[in-house]
Amino acid sequence: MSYLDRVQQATQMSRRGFVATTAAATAALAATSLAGCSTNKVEKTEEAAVTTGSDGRDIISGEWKAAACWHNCGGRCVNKVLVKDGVVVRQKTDDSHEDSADYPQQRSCLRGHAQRKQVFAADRLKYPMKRKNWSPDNPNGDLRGIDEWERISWDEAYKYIADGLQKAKEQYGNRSILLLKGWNSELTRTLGLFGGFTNFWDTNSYGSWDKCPNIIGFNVNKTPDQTINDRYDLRNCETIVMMAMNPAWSAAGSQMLNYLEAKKAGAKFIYIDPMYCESAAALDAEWLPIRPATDMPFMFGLAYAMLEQDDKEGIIDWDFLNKCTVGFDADHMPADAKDNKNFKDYVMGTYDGTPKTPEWASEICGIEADAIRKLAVTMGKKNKVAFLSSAANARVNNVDSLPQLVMTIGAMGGHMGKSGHMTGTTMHCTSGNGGYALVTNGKDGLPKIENPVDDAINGNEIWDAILNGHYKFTGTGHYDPAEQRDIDIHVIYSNGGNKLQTNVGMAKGIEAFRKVDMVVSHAQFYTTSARYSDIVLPISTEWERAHGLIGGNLVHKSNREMVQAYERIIDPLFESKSDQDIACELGEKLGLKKEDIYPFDAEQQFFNVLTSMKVIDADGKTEKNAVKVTDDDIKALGVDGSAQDGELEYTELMKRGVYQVERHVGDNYGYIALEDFCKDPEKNPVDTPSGKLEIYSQSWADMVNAIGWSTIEPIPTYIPVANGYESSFADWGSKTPGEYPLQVINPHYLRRAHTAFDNVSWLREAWTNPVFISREDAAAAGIADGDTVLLTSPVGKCVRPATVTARVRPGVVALPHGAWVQVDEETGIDQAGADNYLIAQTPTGAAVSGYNSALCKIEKYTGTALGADADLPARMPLKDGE
Ligand SMILES: Nc1nc2c(c(=O)[nH]1)N[C@H]1C(S)=C(S)[C@@H](COP(=O)(O)OP(=O)(O)OC[C@H]3O[C@@H](n4cnc5c(=O)[nH]c(N)nc54)[C@H](O)[C@@H]3O)O[C@H]1N2
Ligand SMILES: Nc1nc2c(c(=O)[nH]1)N[C@H]1C(S)=C(S)[C@@H](COP(=O)(O)OP(=O)(O)OC[C@H]3O[C@@H](n4cnc5c(=O)[nH]c(N)nc54)[C@H](O)[C@@H]3O)O[C@H]1N2
Ligand code: SF4
Ligand SMILES: [Mo]
Repeated sequence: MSYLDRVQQATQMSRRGFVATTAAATAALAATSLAGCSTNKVEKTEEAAVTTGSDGRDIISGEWKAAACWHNCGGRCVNKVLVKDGVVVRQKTDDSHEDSADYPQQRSCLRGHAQRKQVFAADRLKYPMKRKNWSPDNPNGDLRGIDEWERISWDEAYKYIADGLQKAKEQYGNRSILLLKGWNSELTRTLGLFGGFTNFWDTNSYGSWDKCPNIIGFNVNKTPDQTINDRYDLRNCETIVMMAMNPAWSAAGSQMLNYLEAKKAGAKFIYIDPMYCESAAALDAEWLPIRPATDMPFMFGLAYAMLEQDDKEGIIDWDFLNKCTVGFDADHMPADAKDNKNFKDYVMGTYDGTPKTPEWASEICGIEADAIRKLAVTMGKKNKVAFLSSAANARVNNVDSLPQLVMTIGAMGGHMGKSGHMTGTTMHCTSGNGGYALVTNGKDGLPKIENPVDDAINGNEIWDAILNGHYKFTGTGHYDPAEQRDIDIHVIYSNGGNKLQTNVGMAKGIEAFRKVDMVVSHAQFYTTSARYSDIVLPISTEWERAHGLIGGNLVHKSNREMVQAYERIIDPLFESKSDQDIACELGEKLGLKKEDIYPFDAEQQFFNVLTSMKVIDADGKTEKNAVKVTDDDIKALGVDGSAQDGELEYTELMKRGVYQVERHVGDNYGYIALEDFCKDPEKNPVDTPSGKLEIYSQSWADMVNAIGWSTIEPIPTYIPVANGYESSFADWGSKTPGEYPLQVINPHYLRRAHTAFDNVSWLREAWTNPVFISREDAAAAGIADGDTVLLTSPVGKCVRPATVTARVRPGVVALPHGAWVQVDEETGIDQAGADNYLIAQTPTGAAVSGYNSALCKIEKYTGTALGADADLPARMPLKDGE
């Protein structure tokens, strides 16, 4: 039975009504209600499968299946769907075991609960499309983003793409093909075999935590977020200092529970953030309202205050500093030091005549000097402190040494290596729960395919590189000494991610997209990258594909205690295909062999990952096979392999939708980061030239300076941030405001996972998408709550309704991350409030993405006021709602 038939049967709709409105028989669920739909609200057609009982309540029958929630969202949760005759009629979440704080259910968030509204959204892309005025010989690039679209067949699409790639290869070489990818990297295989492609890279989520920790010794298993203890130990802390953290929004799933339990156990919370965010409110935290991108000066002031009050209060753990670190003072310099500078003398002002006093810090960071002094006492060695930071303050220009400074402050208080003490970065699905994975996915068994081209362009200059033809090459590992290279990009291929939207400098990005000969996008929706393309290929969702394990093919790890498992729920909707199928089919058009690209299919890859999945036994040490697989399972999956023993039966794993390691207080899974090193650093050195944590790191300074967008010193020092607070003044000395007096930050937003989910009707109704502004700044600009305001930065303009709040500090506006740009071509004003439309490409240091270092001005908008996003029409590029 076709999908259409099953939908029809399940929804008990009349065949006549259905067929009349859906020309193509592959049309999906709810298509009848979508065809003439002018808004993005999908009618609840699927719920017709549910009958009403005599008591007025729904009677539902069907089969619950574990379904993927596959986004890059900061949580990891179980989602189950009720499938009746092939149609998803209900969703629920984890109920595989009793819920408790120690062993919590992995319950899904509002986005997860709305997943079926994404999969079956009105604006799912249904067919391959071509931009009307694009042809291989005449790209009419200026029309990208505003042209009309026409439906084409898969064969036509493949031919256009294959010809375009061949042409670029022949005329300009493989280096002229730029591949943009998120975690969808299927085309790396095809294009690798085709002779290669130019890569894109950025520091993305981790900012300066991407590399610095690995060089200064402040990592475990090459992972910065394993430098904090596990979630149970958070409950042993007296004070939890959180910088730049909003787990309630950006680490949904069970992570917020880690902090709530610590609160229950008596911990006090201190928040260092420009916003008094939902997490701060939930934890009843004391708020130190910092200016964005000023965490480094704040921490220098804190270090000074710790030193200043040490004699009286006994704050600094000198034993720890002397034993486990180098570079803090003149008596503990590393052997490879080329500069005769140490951290303590820098802070005291010995070198530059400027002591980094709390008053000095306060002028920049905006936190009162007294509050810094008070915090310095709290940070002392006598107290049990967790000093935590996400990477939001490291996704800032010129903060290459921020992780080193966080490490230094933690080391000064001795907050490492023992219970109740921890220091480090923590966010996303590992928020508040450090440690090695207790259950891990295995390997898919696919042979690696090399990319014969080594070019890799950083996100901070990618659009300039396309427009101007040169860039700084820093090696395939991204941190080698820089070499200036010419580059001539002719094709942009977007396999995954939504890089035009999520990379800095979007306005310039649009120009760059408009310059090249051909742009191809894989997309499930009419995303920004798709909108500015020539050929768009409709992609199936994870619900329409092989079984999967989060953390296997999908790169993103879970929290350490679990791995999510899910099934295929439905057939691919409309004409959509998986990225893998496209990688193979396009490859064949390019003269490659499918067996070379993917020697076996996605189901076999799943099976390989599944059977090599390992779990740590209750002794906390022994690794075992996680999953028991029988011959019947193998037969049902239709894969090659042999039965194996394991801790959990495969069918049970699929029923639960998760492999979760059962934890209880006192188990052998506890984790104290850097414990062995801290106890005996000589015997258990960290991976640095000195074997110690390097507050002075010659290696890090040499590495950054050899890349050299701007330079740093081997000890952390204060560098005014490009597009930061100081730059908001025309004259810093006299504090004369400049043209762009406000700082913009981009909190990751609850309504979306980056750009994903932004089109979902339920979520749009539940969460508006305003710009948050302080009462003081709103009053000064004559802005009332709900007014439509115009934000102008040096590189772009956008409009948004204002939410006036006491929860954002004055001088700062918070523009939520990820809204899909909607440029008014006449005025150049973005109607959607896209963050990166306001942010410039500004490479500094080792090329950290400067998402949270940006400036703007704000005024009441004199044009038409904006309505609610929820009332906007869905973005459907083809006519007739296709
Ligand atoms: N200004 C600003 N910019 C930022 C940030 C910020 O804080 N401020 N944060 C940065 C961070 S931390 C990150 S991680 C990046 C994220 O940047 P991206 O990875 O570019 O963002 P996503 O929106 O997650 O992109 C995922 C896209 O893949 C699509 N998709 C989903 N499943 C599939 C599939 O199976 N195949 C294909 N081909 N596509 C699929 C989704 O619809 C979506 O369009 O953004 C960064 N950008
Ligand atoms: N709902 C949702 N959750 C997500 C994502 C999403 O898009 N949506 N994305 C996921 C991904 S890939 C990532 S990398 C993580 C990111 O996770 P986080 O880094 O935690 O996310 P952000 O929301 O950018 O920032 C957290 C807090 O830092 C504050 N902040 C911003 N700039 C500064 C600064 O300079 N100094 C200080 N002290 N504070 C600052 C913000 O006000 C915010 O409260 O989130 C993940 N979770
Ligand atoms: S936090 Fe992420 S994985 Fe969990 S339900 Fe929400 S969107 Fe899905
Ligand atoms: Mo991220």
